[in-house]
Amino acid sequence: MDTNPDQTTGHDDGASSDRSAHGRGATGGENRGEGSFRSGFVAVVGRPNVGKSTLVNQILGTKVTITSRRPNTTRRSVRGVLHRPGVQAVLVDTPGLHRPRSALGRRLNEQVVEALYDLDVVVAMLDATASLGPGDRLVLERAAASCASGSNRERDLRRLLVVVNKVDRATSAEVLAQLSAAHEVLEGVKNVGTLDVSGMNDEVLRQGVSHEDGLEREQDRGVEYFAVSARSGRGVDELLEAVLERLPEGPRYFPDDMVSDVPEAFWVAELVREQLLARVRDELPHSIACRVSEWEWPRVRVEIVVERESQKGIVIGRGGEVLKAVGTAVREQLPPGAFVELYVCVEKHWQENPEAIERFGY
Ligand SMILES: Nc1nc2c(ncn2[C@@H]2O[C@H](COP(=O)(O)OP(=O)(O)OP(=O)(O)O)[C@@H](O)[C@H]2O)c(=O)[nH]1
Ligand SMILES: [Mg+2]
Repeated sequence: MDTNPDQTTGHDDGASSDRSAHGRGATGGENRGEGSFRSGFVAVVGRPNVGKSTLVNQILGTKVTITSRRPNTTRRSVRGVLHRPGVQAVLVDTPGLHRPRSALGRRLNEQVVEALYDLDVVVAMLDATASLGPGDRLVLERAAASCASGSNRERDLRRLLVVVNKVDRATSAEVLAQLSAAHEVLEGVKNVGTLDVSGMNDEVLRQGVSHEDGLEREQDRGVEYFAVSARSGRGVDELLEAVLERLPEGPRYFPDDMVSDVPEAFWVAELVREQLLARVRDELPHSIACRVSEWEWPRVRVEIVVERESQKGIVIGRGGEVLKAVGTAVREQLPPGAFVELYVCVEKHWQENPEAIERFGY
C-alpha cells in the first residue's frame, strides 16, 4: 500500500488506470528489443457468476479481483498481469454479460464489449452446473465474432477457448453435455453478422459486428474446449498453457512488478463491497456501492452507499455487528496498521445515475 490512493495495487511505474484507455498502448508498453518476447490481452467473458474472477485469481495465484456468489459482482474490467519468462499475459476479468435493468447494467455490458474489441485470446466461460441458456449462447457468439472481427489482427477462431467451469460440482455427463452444447452453438455460427441478440434488448451488443466479419465454417475447427475448476485449480494449467501458446510476439505491456491495474483506493472499496456481498441477502447486493472518500494512509474512510433508508440498518447490523465484521475482514487483507473507517449513506436510484456510476469507478 502506498500513500497515493491512485497508485495501482501492483506498484506500477506510471501505468494508466483510465479505463477508457482500455486497450493496448494504454500503459506505454515497451519492447526491450527481445525479438522473441510474446504478449497479449486475454479477455475472460461469460454470464454473471460463472467464475470468471475466480479463474483470473487462480491463474495469477493472487487476488486481483473480488468474487462472490452474487451475480454481477464485477463492475469494472480488471487487468491482471501474468509474468512468465519471455511471455506476458494480460488477463482481462470482465463483468458478467447479462440482460441489463439499469444504467449500471448497461455500463457493465459495455465493458464486456470493450474488452472483446481488442484482444489476442478470448476465454468464453460456461457454468457446468447450469444448463446452457440464451445468455451463454450470446457469450459464445460474441466471443466468436470478436475473434473473426477486423478489429483484431488475425481472423482466427483458434484464439477462442471455451471453458466449462465448476467441474468439481458437476457429473462428467453434465460437463460433456455442456461442452457439446457449446460446440453445437459454435458450429451454428456461420455468419456472425446475422446473430440474433434481440433478447438482450441492448443496443451496445448489436454494434461492432458486420456481415463481412462472417465466419467461414472451416474456421470453426480452431476452437478448443476445456473443463476446469477455477476454484480448486483442476484443469487450469492445461488451459493456461493453451492461452500462452496463442500469444503473438509483442511488447512488455506492463512493468515486471505489476500484477494489476486496479488503483489502491478502488481496491480497498472493492474489498469492503466483497465482504458486504458475503453477508447481505436478496436484492441488496445490487444496491450497494463503495467508494473511498478519504485516504490518509494508514487511515482510510470508505463510504458505503445504499439506495434506500431501510437498507441502511441491514448493512450496519444489530449493534453495528455487520460493519464491524466487514471492517475486520478487510483489515486482515491490508498491510498491518491499516485503519478502515466505514460509514453508510443513502443515495436514491444511484444505479440509474451515470454521474454516480462514474464516481464509484464502475
Ligand atoms: N464449486 C465451484 N464454485 C466456483 C468455481 N469457480 C467459481 N465458483 C464460485 O462461483 C461464484 C461466482 O464466482 P465469481 O468468480 O465471482 O464469478 P464471476 O463470473 O466473476 O461473476 P460476476 O463478476 O458476477 O460476473 C463464487 O461463489 C465462486 O466461489 C468452481 O470452479 N467451483
Ligand atoms: Mg467477476
